[in-house]
Amino acid sequence: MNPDRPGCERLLGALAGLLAAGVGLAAAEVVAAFAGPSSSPVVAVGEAAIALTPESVKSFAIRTFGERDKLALVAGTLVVLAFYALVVGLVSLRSRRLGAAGIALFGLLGTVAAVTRPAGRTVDGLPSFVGAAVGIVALLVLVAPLTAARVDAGADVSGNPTTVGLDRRRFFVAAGMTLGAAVIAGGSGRLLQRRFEVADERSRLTLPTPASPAAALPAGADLGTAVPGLTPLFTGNRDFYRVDTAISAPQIRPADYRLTLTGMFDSPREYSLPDLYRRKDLIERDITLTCVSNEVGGTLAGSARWLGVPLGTFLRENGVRAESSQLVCRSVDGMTIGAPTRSALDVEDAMLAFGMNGEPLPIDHGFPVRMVIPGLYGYVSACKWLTAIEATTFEAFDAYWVQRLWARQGPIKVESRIDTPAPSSTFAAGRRAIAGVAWAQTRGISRVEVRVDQGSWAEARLSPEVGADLWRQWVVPHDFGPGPHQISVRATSGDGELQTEARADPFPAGASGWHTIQVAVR
Ligand SMILES: Nc1nc2c(c(=O)[nH]1)N[C@H]1C(S)=C(S)[C@@H](COP(=O)(O)O)O[C@H]1N2
Ligand SMILES: [Mo]
Repeated sequence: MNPDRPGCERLLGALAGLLAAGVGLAAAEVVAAFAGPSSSPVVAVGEAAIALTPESVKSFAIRTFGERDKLALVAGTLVVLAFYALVVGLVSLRSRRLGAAGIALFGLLGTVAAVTRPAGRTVDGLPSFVGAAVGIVALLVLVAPLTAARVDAGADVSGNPTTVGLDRRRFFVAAGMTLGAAVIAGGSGRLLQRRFEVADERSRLTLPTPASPAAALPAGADLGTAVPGLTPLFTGNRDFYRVDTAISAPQIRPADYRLTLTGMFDSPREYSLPDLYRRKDLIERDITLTCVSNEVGGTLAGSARWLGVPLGTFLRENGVRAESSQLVCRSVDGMTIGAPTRSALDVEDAMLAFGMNGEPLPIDHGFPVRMVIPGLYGYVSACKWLTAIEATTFEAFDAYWVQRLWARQGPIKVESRIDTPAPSSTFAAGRRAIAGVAWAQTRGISRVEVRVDQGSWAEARLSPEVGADLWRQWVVPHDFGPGPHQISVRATSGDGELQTEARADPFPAGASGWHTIQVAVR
């Protein structure tokens, strides 16, 4: 160890780096309260990381963290940043200039990340810029008493530096003030950012009544009430899976909302939210949404009662041209989702949805308007925070996921899932319900079969069919003897396609295979 750089001083140097980074980030949050929440460096760098992350890592994150993948990402970004800041602090003990350059570099990274987002503007670079400036000043102030000690220190009789204690006091005063400033700035920045939130405006909206309401549910439609552990027929909005690239969900004021149509339309119009709400042809439909990243047995699927504008009518009304093969749907945060024009026109219940389970779309699920096309995975059909539709061709443009090598076309595969018993669970021998859900949107489910060990396939009882776009629950009782058991399920679609046993990964066109679980019976 370098004798003139005692361990304690290094520790304080590292701490200086950490505090400087903290107060810099906090200052950035204050500026982001004016420039917009997604200009915050943590959000911008996190979103850039999402955009640059290889698909395999991304789907790993979606699988592992699910809903909390963004939280994990933000936490991860902060941990990396903290390590970086510790090093910057240490370096600045040797060279303040190098330390300052280290913070400037991170500021530059944040600025570039914010400005180059698909929906990025120049002002989005400001929070990182200001944050870096504040961070550099804080670093220089904090490091001064630490490095000054070596220069100014006198020596006691035995020749040891004597004024280190005094400088330490100066350091701790500065550190305390920096910490206080960081807490206050960070807290107030986050608070001020709430002015962008549209939750209140959303809750004041009243949904219109559909001209064509959803069909009444058949008696006993939801088997879930009778079978513990079975997924309910409808997924509550709060429980609905969420998959998107936005760290903070876009906030669109209902009054500011516009849907613009461009490209291959003969007579494109622009629509406000009231334009859509006031239409006389609104439909309400029960539709299951599925994510292409869902693994066999996974939970990235949910069912809701959607309310909105029939998409085919809407597109024809605006004179969509026959040459268009792709609708590039753009969200306010710059996401592009390429839906086949054919499906948008012909899939009966495709819609521009603004209502979900009797409420305006939740902000996380695309408020105020999203697209829903039954039978296609969400990444090619379900653009949230939808603000523009460009009618074009597949040759002319690759949408976000296609640029990342996911399949251009994303028809949903026939799928079934065992909900109960839970995989790897242990239970007592005896009769027990095996139950789950199965889906093949637009085609419906006609049969579900279950096999225990190498026995024969037993046909499950299905929940009454509500519509071809909604999943069906299934249940079959089984007498379990003691020992380990393996349970498999397979579904058949309404048009007679048996779910394939062939295993496929979610990438690039959706997972397939029979959901098979192991259980232990006592
Ligand atoms: N703007 C935007 N829309 C999006 C996405 C996105 O990342 N951004 N993800 C899509 C994907 S991959 C899926 S599966 C569905 C998920 O919709 P949900 O979050 O409401 O369940 O939204 C789709 N729409
Ligand atoms: Mo998805």
